Amino acid sequence: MNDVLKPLYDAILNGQQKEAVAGVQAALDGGVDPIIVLNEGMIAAMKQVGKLFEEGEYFVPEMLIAARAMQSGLALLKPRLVQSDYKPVGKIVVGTVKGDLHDIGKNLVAMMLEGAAFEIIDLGVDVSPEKFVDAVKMHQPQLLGMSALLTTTMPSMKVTIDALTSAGLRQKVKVIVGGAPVTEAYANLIGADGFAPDASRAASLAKSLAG
Ligand code: B1M
Repeated sequence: MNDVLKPLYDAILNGQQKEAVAGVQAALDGGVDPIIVLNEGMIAAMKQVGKLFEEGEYFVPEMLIAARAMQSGLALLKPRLVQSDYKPVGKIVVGTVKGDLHDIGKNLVAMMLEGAAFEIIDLGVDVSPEKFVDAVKMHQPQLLGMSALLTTTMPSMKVTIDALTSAGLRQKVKVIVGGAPVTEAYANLIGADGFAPDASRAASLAKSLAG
């Protein structure tokens, strides 16, 4: 890892908000590409947090403070990732599915989509199939994006797709899905229109489906 990124990585791992913000600033000042800052300094640290949780070294509070440090750093990084000074190319409703409170990945996807000139309607976390359907009715987006981080909440994506079909809306909106446990095969299985493994590929996928 780039030496300039190590303090940022450590700050997120240890849940230190101020240090995380300072770490992002130092990396940007040091000329590191914002995407490298994100992937190698920040997402890599969150992966390690997950590993320590699995190993029983970290518990929920440690995951939570690490997530807060990550969000604070992201707020500073966002203007460098997003340049949305042009007209929207389409509208997308996004949310984390019912029962799931993980929102860092979903927020990153929303940021990249904003950078790709989409208008974002962000429903937040723990979004029920009914709420997704209501939002599609109300906003009439070209795309709907669902994020899930838990194996136990992934099935809510299929329930939402089925609810769109029952409401007669499935043909009117393209559905894209993602999140750490989600795969291309799962996306095909549940009848989604697309899957992306990360935020930048989610933005390219959205552009290709909206076009
Ligand atoms: Co939780 N958690 N968590 N957690 N958490 C995981 C997901 C876990 C893998 C940790 C582990 O065991 N290694 C595990 C899930 C196991 C499983 O289901 N297989 C887990 C667990 C078990 C839990 C709880 C059940 C713990 C408990 O209470 N006992 C609990 C559940 C709460 C709930 O949701 N109901 C819980 C709680 C939490 C916190 C609230 C403390 C916190 C979340 C805070 C927040 O998000 N505001 C948290 C965190 C931080 C994590 C880890 C450590 C990090 C997640 C993260 O932000 N990653 C996570 C471990 C891990 O993922 N390795 C873990 C960084 C983020 C940038 O990546 O979200 O994958 P990610 O997003 C990526 C891609 O997936 C993709 O693009 C993003 C950017 O590249 N992507 C999309 C995401 N959404 C997309 C949508 C798209 C396309 C691409 O299209 C629409």
